[in-house]
Amino acid sequence: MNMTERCLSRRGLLKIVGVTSSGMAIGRWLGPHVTMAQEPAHGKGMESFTGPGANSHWNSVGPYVTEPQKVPLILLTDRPVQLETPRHYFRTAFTPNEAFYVRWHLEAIPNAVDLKTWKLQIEGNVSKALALSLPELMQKFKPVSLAAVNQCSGNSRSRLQPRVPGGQWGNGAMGNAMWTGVRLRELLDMAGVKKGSVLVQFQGLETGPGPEGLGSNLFLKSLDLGNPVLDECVVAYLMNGEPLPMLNGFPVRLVVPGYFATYWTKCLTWIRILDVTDENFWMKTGYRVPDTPRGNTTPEEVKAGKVKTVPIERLPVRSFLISPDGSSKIPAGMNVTLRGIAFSGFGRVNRVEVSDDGGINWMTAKLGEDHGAYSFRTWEASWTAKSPGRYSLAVRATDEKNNTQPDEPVWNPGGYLWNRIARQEIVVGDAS
Ligand SMILES: Nc1nc2c(c(=O)[nH]1)N[C@H]1C(S)=C(S)[C@@H](COP(=O)(O)O)O[C@H]1N2
Ligand SMILES: [Mo]
Repeated sequence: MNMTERCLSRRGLLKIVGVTSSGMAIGRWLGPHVTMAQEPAHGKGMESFTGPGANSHWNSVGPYVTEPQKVPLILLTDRPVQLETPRHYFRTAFTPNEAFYVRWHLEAIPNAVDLKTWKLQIEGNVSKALALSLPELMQKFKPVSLAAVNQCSGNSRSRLQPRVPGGQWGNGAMGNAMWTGVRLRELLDMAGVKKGSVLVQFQGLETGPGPEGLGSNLFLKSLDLGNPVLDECVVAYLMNGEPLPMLNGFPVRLVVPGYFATYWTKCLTWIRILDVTDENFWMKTGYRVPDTPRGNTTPEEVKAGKVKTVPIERLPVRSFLISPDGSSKIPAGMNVTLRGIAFSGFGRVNRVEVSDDGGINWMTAKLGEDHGAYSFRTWEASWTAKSPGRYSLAVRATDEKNNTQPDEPVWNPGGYLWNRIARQEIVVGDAS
């Protein structure tokens, strides 16, 4: 048995090459097309991931690994486990649970949670501390559902020049899901937030040594009680209609719509009302961005100690071409459908445009179904390259607040907030 036979049944193979069951080829032009598709578009080997060509890899370059409840995903680090979602899972508006990326900070993450003993605690500066079991959360409160993008602050960090420390994510540290659970506000109201409180702090089940010398063995995040986003937060026990995978925070996680995932505490077990500011490492030192437009600064300014920082918050507008992915040549004159996704933490995406001439002319893409302001929005556009050559397809999204993706890079020491217009090289071949 040769390789091709092992991978594809005869019928499957015939379907791909466009041969009907009677053995007739559908149109002779399919012959050369198939040959071309098997020829890699990039004749050269793997391009550098560190140099100026870094943008040519959509995902990071790690090996694939299979963790419990997950399909093979791209390994970024194994202690703690960090996994990136491969590009093709973004063809749809909702990212499958088993392909959803994974990011933890501390090593001792739970392998299981015993629901007989597990309770969500609401404590601190409240009138009545609460301890609620999962059945109580499901039965005592009205379930709410909302689609929201979970994106790591460091998504696309590998694009930064000069490089910054931290996980060198490609573009796959993001995902969109339909989250179902209890409104955080209802839990806070039931416990009764006392006068003089300033923050609500979130803590999950894991522990482990934090960054060396800084001694933060708990991952703690907090939000100001005056922040209106608290009214939109959901303590979610369902992800795309199913229990959350352990690695994505079973049994419940916080969903902070429009905000970076650093606040989306997994295995959420303690909700704590504080009457003092939160000076813990993950608020005071980590996850902060320069208080400048786009969070931009320079290594020189950082060295000079001139940069004032603020906690990272909302997702800047972004868009991606998902297919075609540049892995095969497209014959000149063939009409192809460009497909992708777009999102913004500041409101609905209401325009996606594509350019094949370096950003001189832009054509408007057709938007897919609207699943809400904080969801991925799919888009598609029809494209024909008339003549052979290398094309660079650029995609740009604009949200309802008129935020548009810029064509300038961003740089800050955390490697956060990347949202430059993304490009995909496509090779168009001679079809005659
Ligand atoms: N308990 C806990 N929750 C957490 C984290 C963590 O380390 N521990 N990391 C946060 C960060 S920075 C990210 S990017 C997201 C990743 O979510 P995911 O693993 O479900 O994709 O979880 C957030 N919630
Ligand atoms: Mo993150």
